[in-house]
Amino acid sequence: MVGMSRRVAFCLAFYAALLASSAHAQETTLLVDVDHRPQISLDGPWHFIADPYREGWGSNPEHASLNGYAKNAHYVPGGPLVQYDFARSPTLNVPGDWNSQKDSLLYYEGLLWYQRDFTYHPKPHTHVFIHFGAASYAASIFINDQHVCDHQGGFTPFDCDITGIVKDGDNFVVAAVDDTRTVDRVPTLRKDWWNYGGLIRPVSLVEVPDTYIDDYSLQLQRGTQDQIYGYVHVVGANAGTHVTLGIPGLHIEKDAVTDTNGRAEFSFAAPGLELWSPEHPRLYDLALRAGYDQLKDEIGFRTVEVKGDQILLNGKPIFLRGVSYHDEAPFRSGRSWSEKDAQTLLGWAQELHCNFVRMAHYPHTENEYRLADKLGILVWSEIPVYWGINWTNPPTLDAAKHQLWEMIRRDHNHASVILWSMSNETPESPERNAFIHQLAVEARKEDPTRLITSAIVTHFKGTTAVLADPLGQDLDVLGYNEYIGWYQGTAATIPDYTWQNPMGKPVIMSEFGAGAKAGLHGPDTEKFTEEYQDNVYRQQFQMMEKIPFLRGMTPWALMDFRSPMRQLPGIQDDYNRKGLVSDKGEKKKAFFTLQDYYAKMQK
Ligand code: GCB
Repeated sequence: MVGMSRRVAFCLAFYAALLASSAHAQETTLLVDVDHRPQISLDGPWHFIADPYREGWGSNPEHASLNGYAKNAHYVPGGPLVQYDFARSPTLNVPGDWNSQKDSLLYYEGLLWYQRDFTYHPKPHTHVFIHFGAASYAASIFINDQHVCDHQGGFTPFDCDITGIVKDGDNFVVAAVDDTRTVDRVPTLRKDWWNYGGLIRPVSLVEVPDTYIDDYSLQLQRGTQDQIYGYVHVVGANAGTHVTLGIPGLHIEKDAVTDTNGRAEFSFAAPGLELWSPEHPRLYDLALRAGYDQLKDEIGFRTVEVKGDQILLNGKPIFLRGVSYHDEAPFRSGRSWSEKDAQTLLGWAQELHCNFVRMAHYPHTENEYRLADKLGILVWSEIPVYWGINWTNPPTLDAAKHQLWEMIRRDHNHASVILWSMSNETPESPERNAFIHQLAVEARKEDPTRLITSAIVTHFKGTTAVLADPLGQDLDVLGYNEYIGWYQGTAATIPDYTWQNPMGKPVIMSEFGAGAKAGLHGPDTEKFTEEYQDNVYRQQFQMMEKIPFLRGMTPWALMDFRSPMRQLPGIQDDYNRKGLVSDKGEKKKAFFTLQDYYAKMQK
């Protein structure tokens, strides 16, 4: 997977413009497995100032400046003029999007400043990072009057090294978070979900020794079921630094030394290894040590491959009984982030007898992947290259590549993840093909062990679906979205449709479905009734049973989710109602139909 030098080169290009704006800001990193490291939580109430006119930037409204709100000045009666004061400002909970916390912020998009105080006691020979689980969409971070880092991409974590900036005793952090939609961002101006902004995932301080592990990867060698290979990357290590790796459950204790790039390679046999699978999600405790640093993880080993139009898990064909879902919090809406949220969402997937989920349309919170590892649920993980983005703009490609890199870096040790998705429903064009081709090349370089996919729009010739989008050439598995019975045709016509797969690759029906308001009943021909949705599912199953190359399905969607595109009063009220469960947790008729269908498939 990634070498440090590639990462540095990539980040230098990406951040050049931002760095130019501040002499102090540094590059961020991403500490793998950070949730298993001891952390000092900075979660809780943070003061905030919504700043639609970008006053807080100081003299230059486009760039980070220490003359604005980052200074964290205080208004003192009788003192100099100060026109803001975090200490007198209201608070928002972190983690959490701002939209769902205050009625006045429900539709707010733009710049919002966060601030909190914290105490810290530096230790010798220790690096300290401030870790952000995700900040949507762009963030500039300031500690004690210093601009420490910038980050773009709303769904992936970043860590800024604040060693030497954070001082003994009282400190403060200011985060300028901006979720303005722009044509160049990923995603871009239009999307069928809420543009939740803010510090949507946990924030913490993470201490590591001077020499520390920032990345590792361990995988089964393709084609084998007991040969493990991988690497541990150590920052600050001289060549020849010893790295140990222990898997007590397999009686494995290995030793390797770092090369001049800080990388120690491992390759060994693991006799008696129990493979990870949905039926047997065996995780092994893993302990890594390099100098004074140690990292623990729980890791599963499995292989995933494609053979003809089959998907093989651990060498055997598998059918993926899935469901798609947004990272939206059950019962309260807003961004999901807690373990309880993850348990509810994946708990519903389990009730449906799913062995697979599509985490749409962006990387979800890491605890969902952890739980999927434990529950034995396979995962499709996606970056928000959604609908028509700016295919010809190099910074847009950089932003997509960067989000892809961060997704793979964060999640490449989760056995549950089998598919990296490059995009969703992108309109066909040579520019689009070239853009996603580059992403696929990047993904394969970063992670040669998993499969590459995309959710593609299905094109029809009459009632024949022809799966010939040229994007398929770059993919291992073809995802196709279709809404027969909702946006096209009636439910009754669904079984008439036939499917052709000229590329001969495995196909997943990555979306199908219909809207229904929970509790709205009526004839199964009336849209938005539970009966209509249920009927669409039943007809879809009939059609899909006749598709010989179908290897899985992820109907749209597990739960209703907020979207400003859904305006029908009394029915949608700002929610996409294609959930099998409502945003309040009510199960609709189709939930039980899918549950029965998957139960029968299991037998
Ligand atoms: C799609 C999109 C998904 C939408 C869905 C819908 O094709 O991929 O993001 O929410 O359709 O409900 O229209």
